[in-house]
Amino acid sequence: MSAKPPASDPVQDAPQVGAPKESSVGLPAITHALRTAQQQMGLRRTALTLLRVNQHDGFDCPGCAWPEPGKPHTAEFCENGAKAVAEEATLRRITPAFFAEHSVADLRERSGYWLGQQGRLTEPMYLAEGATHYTPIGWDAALDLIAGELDALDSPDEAAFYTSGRTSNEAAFVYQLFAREFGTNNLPDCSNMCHESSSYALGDTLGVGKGSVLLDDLEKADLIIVAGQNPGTNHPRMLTALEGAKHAGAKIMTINPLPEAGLRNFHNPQTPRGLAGPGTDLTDLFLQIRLGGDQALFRILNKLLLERDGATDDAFIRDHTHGFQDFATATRATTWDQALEATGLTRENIEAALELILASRSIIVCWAMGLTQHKNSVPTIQEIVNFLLLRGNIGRPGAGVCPVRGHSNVQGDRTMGICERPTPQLLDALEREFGFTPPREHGLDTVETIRALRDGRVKVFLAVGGNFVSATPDSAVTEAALAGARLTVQVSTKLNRSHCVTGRRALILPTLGRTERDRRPDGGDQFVTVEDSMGMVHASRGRLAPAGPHLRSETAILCALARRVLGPGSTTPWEEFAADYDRIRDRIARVVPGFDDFNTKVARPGGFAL
Ligand SMILES: Nc1nc2c(c(=O)[nH]1)N[C@H]1C(S)=C(S)[C@@H](COP(=O)(O)OP(=O)(O)OC[C@H]3O[C@@H](n4cnc5c(=O)[nH]c(N)nc54)[C@H](O)[C@@H]3O)O[C@H]1N2
Ligand SMILES: Nc1nc2c(c(=O)[nH]1)N[C@H]1C(S)=C(S)[C@@H](COP(=O)(O)OP(=O)(O)OC[C@H]3O[C@@H](n4cnc5c(=O)[nH]c(N)nc54)[C@H](O)[C@@H]3O)O[C@H]1N2
Ligand SMILES: [Mo]
Repeated sequence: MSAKPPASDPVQDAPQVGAPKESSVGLPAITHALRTAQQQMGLRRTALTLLRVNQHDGFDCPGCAWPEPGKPHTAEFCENGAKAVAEEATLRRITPAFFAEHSVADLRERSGYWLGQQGRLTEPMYLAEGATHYTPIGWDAALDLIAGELDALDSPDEAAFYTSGRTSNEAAFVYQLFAREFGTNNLPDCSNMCHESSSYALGDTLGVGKGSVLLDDLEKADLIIVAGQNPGTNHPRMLTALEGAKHAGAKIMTINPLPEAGLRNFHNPQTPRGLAGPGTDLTDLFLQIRLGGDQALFRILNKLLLERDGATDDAFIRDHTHGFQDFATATRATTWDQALEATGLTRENIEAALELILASRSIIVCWAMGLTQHKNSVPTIQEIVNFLLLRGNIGRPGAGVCPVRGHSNVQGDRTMGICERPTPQLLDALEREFGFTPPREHGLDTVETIRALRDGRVKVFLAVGGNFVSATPDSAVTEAALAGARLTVQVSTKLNRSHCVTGRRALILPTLGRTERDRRPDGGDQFVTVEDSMGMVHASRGRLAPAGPHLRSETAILCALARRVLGPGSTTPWEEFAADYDRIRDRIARVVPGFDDFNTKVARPGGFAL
């Protein structure tokens, strides 16, 4: 074990490229995960921590948003989850001495990997105007400074409040409430760069911008289509679910420009066959599609279904859809030439896909960034919804849409109202419950925030989690834009580039992570809640001692800030909220649909489905 981070920077020193892998996970992955975890946490802490990941009385893995099975495995985590946990539960610490040693200019030269390896942030730090180094600052002074800058703005819309999808439901709810009581809907978040197109496409077509399947459905499906997704790297526990589905008789079709190793052969580390045997071949049919060709693929499939006698579920279409004639006319007009050109596939490939589809009564389509990050993402996902509707594959077991979310609570943050375009229903509910008039005008999303920073229209930027500078498109423009801000604030667990590219003044506020004990002022433990990619809401309880005595929870930081900024004029009980998250959940129950009786329902092991 080494509590000391490496001095060298392997990413910058010598990047390595090897031959592509033929299969994924298995023993090498476990060994690697445990080695990384042990280096960061030591043996005892590694064992204690990893056994609590994704258990009913444990904490939600911060790695990704894949759901937990009803009865979690003793080791319900993956290689990457273990790494994500180790990153947070690491014994390495960043103290004021580190910031005295490294100037901001020095830190800017380091790779993201090196910055992340330095360990947990432990004290609030302040970068004064013109200063070269961050210096320690007390919590009161830091919060006063933010309140002062927000107070000095000509309009609340000159502030932007960014969120990354690891924030808990409770923190997200108080964050959006604070921003709206302050007077702005400027709530850009990482969803803007992630599954935004899924939310729009599904909201427009199905009425809910979320997936329609639960984990159990995968085992009931006849065919699972995985399009534009690489679960081997990004959602490794999904491979276990796909393996289960295969054993239950499902076929798997993958659509990807790359033959991703994880979807070809999976060595499940929880089974002997996976550890020592041949593993499971997951993909039955691989369509090596041209970039951006998915819309054309589903359109030609829809045309072929329309042309085939008995291939569509006409009663379902009649009873549950509208606009069918227009859709059918447009779809019939598509040609083979167009489809082959756009998809780069052969006619035989597409006909093989059609046969698999015709042989399958229940179909689920899963997708992620390979579909959501194209210019035609919304129409592509809508084409997929039409594809499913044609054969009645929505609203019954083993069938439906499955957008696989990224960050562990990105879906919950949206549910809690983190959104620059809030619905009138949400605003009405906030107004009723909290007795203030929320702003009705839409706020800025991520890209609009960058433009507004660049043009001097946003002057204060606050981020709860994330790495805004590196995650946003056009890094050079973003970095220059942030430099013009009067104040940038990062509420974070770990150091990253967004702490090194700052406004004229900057603050780092260190916060508790998922793995850590969150104490109430009266000494009891608090828990938070999250929502996974399939709409399951459940509790997350950290048990480790916090990384330092000065850390505060995200919720406590935001409530203290809200009180300072809004003053006695706000009748929201911010102090009570910070002292007892049950009080926040009581309010969520009255504001957010589906959360009635929240505190009772979330007490059940495994939580509840929205
Ligand atoms: N270890 C780790 N895990 C993570 C994250 C992380 O940072 N690290 N991030 C989390 C987050 S926020 C997210 S959103 C998810 C992302 O999860 P994924 O979406 O699985 O991640 P990507 O690596 O972006 O994979 C995109 C896939 O789409 C394919 N693709 C690209 N273009 C096209 C196309 O035009 N059509 C089709 N059909 N396929 C295409 C690519 O070859 C690739 O396989 O991962 C989550 N999990
Ligand atoms: N080039 C490129 N850009 C991308 C993507 C890509 O694949 N490639 N993917 C896009 C996608 S899908 C997404 S979702 C976005 C992600 O965008 P972001 O969410 O902004 O970025 P991350 O890198 O996930 O943020 C990681 C940081 O979050 C902080 N953190 C971790 N856990 C916690 C916590 O519990 N609390 C708090 N307060 N902070 C915490 C740590 O400081 C850590 O360094 O990036 C997008 N941008
Ligand atoms: Mo994401």
